[in-house]
Amino acid sequence: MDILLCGGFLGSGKTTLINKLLRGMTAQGLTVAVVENEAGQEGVDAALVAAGGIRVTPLFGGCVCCQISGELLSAVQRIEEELSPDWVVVEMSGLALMDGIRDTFRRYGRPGLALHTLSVADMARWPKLLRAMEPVVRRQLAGADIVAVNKVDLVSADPTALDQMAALAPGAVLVPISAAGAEPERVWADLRAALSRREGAGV
Ligand SMILES: Nc1nc2c(ncn2[C@@H]2O[C@H](COP(=O)(O)OP(=O)(O)OP(=O)(O)O)[C@@H](O)[C@H]2O)c(=O)[nH]1
Ligand SMILES: [Mg+2]
Repeated sequence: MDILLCGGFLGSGKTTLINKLLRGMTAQGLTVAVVENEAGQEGVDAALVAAGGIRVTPLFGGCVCCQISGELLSAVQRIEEELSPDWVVVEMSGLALMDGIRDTFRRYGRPGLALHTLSVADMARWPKLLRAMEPVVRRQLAGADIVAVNKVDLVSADPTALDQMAALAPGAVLVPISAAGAEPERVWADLRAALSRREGAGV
């Protein structure tokens, strides 16, 4: 069972990306469970869930952040025991810190759990967010295996921004994307390719 933790700033496109990923994954016959935080505005597509192959576990307590990462860990363990899907996808709240959750999984999770971290960066607001909220942006990117550089349909990913992201997420694979416009199969293929590049580099 592989786990994908999706973080990133409020409104950066986490849910949009996750919905595309779920379509791409299930189109390939993979089974997926989703853990959603209650604070999220937009949830996973009801139509996708109704079509089958996807189970949604709401996580109470407001948001998936470091304070309740123990609750997230037990939710994931329960999913593994009860459903054992191919993937568990977790949307973290816009304020969650990737590093803290990662540490909890490393320390207390079942050894061998394949944990992958993805941070969605909003290219359209990147310079503004970095200027105004640097500490938050920094903590959201730290510990990411993959940075999905989203909304490149609005603003293309420029080298300065990519360098800044690479500096905040050392070793991460950066994937420019337009989650809203892309085909689900493309999104899943790009993510899978990024994961294997990252693993090839020795996570
Ligand atoms: N132009 C454009 N808009 C996008 C893209 N991806 C997401 N959006 C829009 O950005 C807004 C926020 O998207 P969400 O997917 O809800 O973002 P989120 O990160 O889940 O938001 P919260 O859970 O509230 O933090 C929505 O209006 C989306 O339609 C994209 O690739 N291009
Ligand atoms: Mg969301």
